[in-house]
Amino acid sequence: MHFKRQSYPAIPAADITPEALFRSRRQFLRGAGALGGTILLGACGLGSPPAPPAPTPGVVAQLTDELGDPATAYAAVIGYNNYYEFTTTKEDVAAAAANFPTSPWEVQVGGLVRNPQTFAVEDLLSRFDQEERIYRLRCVEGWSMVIPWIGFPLAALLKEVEPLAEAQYVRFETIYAPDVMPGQQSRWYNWPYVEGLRLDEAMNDLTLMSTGLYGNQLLPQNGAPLRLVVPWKYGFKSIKAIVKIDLVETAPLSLWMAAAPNEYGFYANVNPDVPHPRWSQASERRIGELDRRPTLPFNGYAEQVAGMYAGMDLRVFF
Ligand SMILES: Nc1nc2c(c(=O)[nH]1)N[C@H]1C(S)=C(S)[C@@H](COP(=O)(O)O)O[C@H]1N2
Ligand SMILES: [Mo]
Repeated sequence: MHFKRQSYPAIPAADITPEALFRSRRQFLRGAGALGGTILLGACGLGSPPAPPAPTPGVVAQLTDELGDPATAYAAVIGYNNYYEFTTTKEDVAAAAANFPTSPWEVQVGGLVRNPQTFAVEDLLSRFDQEERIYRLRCVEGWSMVIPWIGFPLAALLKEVEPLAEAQYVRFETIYAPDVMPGQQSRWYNWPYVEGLRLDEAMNDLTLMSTGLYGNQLLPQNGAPLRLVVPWKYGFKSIKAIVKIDLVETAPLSLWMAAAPNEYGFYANVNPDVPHPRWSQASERRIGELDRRPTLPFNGYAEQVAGMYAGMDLRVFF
């Protein structure tokens, strides 16, 4: 999979991956089947893409976020997942989602826009430069990972459809396919999964449409072929398997807000000072570490995003 390595936020110069290491990683990526700037999505016809080989140990161990913390083990990133459409048991998601068909796939982008469009995933991969972004992912349940995502800024996609002046929010919808997503047969939730962002949040440069991770295309359990990544918000905002994106006038009602409005707000910014009604958010368990570590405001991205919430009471707008 072809992508531009770009650490964001910037990594101090001393920590940049040495060129030799970068080259050996590129060779691995080529060996893994990357070709001509696009992913081989659908290379095997309908159905899921083949599972990629695990990244070469010793190479990926060098990946760190801009705070210097190492990327979480690949096995955990693809083996410990939240994806209620399949199962609520994190260790079982990968197997339950293994045969989920992710190609062909289209995403409809419309609503309050001048130029509504439907994009095939292949179009998104060729039209927008794919970048690697190493981000922290903080789940509201109190665990976290560091994940080297691949994708492109959501802003680039939104600019293509030309939002109208009335558009203030963006609404995202996951595919509805109860035949192949057994969790969607559960009546506990309002399917399909829906999430939303304010337009300025959606346009923020940190907000990524992800198509891959660890140098490979996304696997079904991580939301293939297209999922959102909003690193300063709790993980549930990072909606998987997106088929519809609409520009709208008012804040969308998410699946989690509908299910438990007192527990899950629209903003869901990572905030150690605002506990979830049933547990504290002051600390977290980084997957692969023994001790808990303190949770950072906005998951460590305050410098990039806090300005968007100036003057708001973050206990009210939780
Ligand atoms: N459609 C959909 N998207 C989803 C979820 C889900 O159940 N369904 N779970 C969310 C939660 S709670 C988290 S923490 C992240 C987990 O992403 P990962 O499994 O890729 O680490 O996905 C989010 N996106
Ligand atoms: Mo989560």
